[in-house]
Amino acid sequence: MARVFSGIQPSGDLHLGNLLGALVNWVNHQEEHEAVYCIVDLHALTLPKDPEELRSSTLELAQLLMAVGLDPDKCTLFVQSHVPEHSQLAWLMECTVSYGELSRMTAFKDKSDRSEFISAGLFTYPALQAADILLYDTDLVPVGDDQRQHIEITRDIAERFNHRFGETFVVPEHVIPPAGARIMDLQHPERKMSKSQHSVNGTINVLENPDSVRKKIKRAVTDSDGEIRFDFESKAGVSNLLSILGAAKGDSPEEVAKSFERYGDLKSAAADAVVDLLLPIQERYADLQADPAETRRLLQAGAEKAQEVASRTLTRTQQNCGLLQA
Ligand code: ATP
Ligand code: LTN
Repeated sequence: MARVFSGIQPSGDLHLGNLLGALVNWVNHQEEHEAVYCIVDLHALTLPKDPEELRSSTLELAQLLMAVGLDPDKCTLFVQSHVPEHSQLAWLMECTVSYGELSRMTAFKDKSDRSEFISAGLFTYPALQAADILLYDTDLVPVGDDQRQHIEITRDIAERFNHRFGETFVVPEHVIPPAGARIMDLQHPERKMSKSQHSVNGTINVLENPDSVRKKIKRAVTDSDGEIRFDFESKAGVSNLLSILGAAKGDSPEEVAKSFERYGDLKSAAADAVVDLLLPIQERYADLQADPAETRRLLQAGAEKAQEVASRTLTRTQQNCGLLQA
């Protein structure tokens, strides 16, 4: 059985892109693999955060992930800061990666351009992400295409450490989600649906009510040629609706395209499929919210399970690089 690891930051509301592009796959992986999922609160601190907001978004994200279908009996779900080995290994990773490599990360360039205060943590972010992944002898990392560079640098760090100090880490592989799982903004279908673009009408939140979902899909940008086919180059808006309907139903967008002749019918079907997908998640979320103590108990059990593996890897790493055992 392969070991799968992935992480998500507790920042902003979850949207349909996160759900169809990432979380649906996380749920599938827990059935077939040994899956470890982490809410990366330490990564969230790389940009300024209000303490109360960070605390509540961490708990809410855990409840949402469980509502979406992550089952603590089938996977390990925990909060990064609850397992101190992440910070400890991150230091060793910072001493293995070079300043030049970190300077070439496009995520750093994007985020530092947009931020007034540029923390050292934002710069060393990839070392902490490498620690997250390498602590669990991870084989597969399911994340979106935007994370490609972070997985590459993790592989480079692992290979360099193994070369210097002998076999210590498993070198992980990036798993790209199935085609069609990149969900675009409903108003600007040339760019991805995203938390940080603040495009209210282009983004559907996982907790959004059915009326609002239907309105947004009804108003989604299409084109004027009236033909339904999957072709992102020339028909981004229609193709996005086909991707959404396909991903929500578990069909390919090309297959879905065959069933419709009018844009209005495609939009109604996409709206129905999204509402059908979100309603049960919203109901489970409401139930989980009623008992935050239970969520915290599950997260604590998850952290204990994670720590068993993480502490073994950390000790091995410390020994191999020459730290004197206490
Ligand atoms: P931001 O807009 O701040 O970059 P985000 O909305 O991209 O945030 P992340 O927290 O960076 O969300 O991503 C969580 C996961 O969701 C990642 O694996 C990412 O690849 C995936 N993801 C994010 N947006 C989309 C999208 N529009 N379509 C498919 N997958 C997505
Ligand atoms: N950088 C990732 C979040 C992240 C992650 C990880 C993903 C932190 N640590 C380890 C996979 C594995 C993001 O912004 N989506």
